[in-house]
Amino acid sequence: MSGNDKVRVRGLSVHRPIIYGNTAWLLTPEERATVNPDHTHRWTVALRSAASAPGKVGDADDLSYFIKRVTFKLHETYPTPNRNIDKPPFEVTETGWGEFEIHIRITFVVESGEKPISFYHHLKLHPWGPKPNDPASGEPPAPSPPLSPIHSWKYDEIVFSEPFQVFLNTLNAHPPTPLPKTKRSLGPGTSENSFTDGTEAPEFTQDMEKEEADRLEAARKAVIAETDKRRAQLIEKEQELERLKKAVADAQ
Ligand code: SLL
Repeated sequence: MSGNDKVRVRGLSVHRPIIYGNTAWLLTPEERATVNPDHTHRWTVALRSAASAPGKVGDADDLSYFIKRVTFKLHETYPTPNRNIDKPPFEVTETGWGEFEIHIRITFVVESGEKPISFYHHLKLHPWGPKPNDPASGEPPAPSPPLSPIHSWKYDEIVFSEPFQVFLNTLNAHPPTPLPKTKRSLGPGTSENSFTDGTEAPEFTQDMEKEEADRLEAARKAVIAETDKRRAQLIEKEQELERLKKAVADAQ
């Protein structure tokens, strides 16, 4: 590292779109018999680039130019629950019977000088929405949801604020694959992208990114409008207070 490399580039931030989450499949009776009769699902928890490789959820880009290690901390019912993954794919595949919180910790490459970041993902095995015929739902019985695979993925962005020059060079050498403008058809039949009912797995797109930006902009405007309203109320109350004080003084 030259002296210059250790300089932070002021006023600049660089982001990398990622997704994290899991896919889960029901085990067949034959698989259950061989794996473990108590286990009901096979699942994969992963951290990936947001843009999708053909037939996959995410994973278009190799993230190891900025990620040194991803640690997935599983439930303590698993042997060696701390799983350190030091090269891509940054994922763990297991079988089991229950959902739980997976603690995910990203350690960045040394040259980044960045501290590790941690977050949680709730491992999802079961279909979304109320169970069919669940009397508690108060809804008429829904058609059976697709059984498998189940997808639960979140989009996020890792932001590097004022990165070191040497790390910025690395980031610039690896631009992320742009997200597709709209959802593409990923094509049928791969193990990850299609449900048993023929619908497809999530794909993150610029449209979704824009929708999120629009939601943030609407929220920002709502906050400004609310602040303006409260300020006007405050001014009115202060004026009233002055009027009352004056009335009290005049009466004395
Ligand atoms: C639950 N609180 O009760 C959760 C815990 C734990 C799931 C779920 C381990 C499998 C094994 C497994 O599936 N643990 O190796 O026995 O739902």
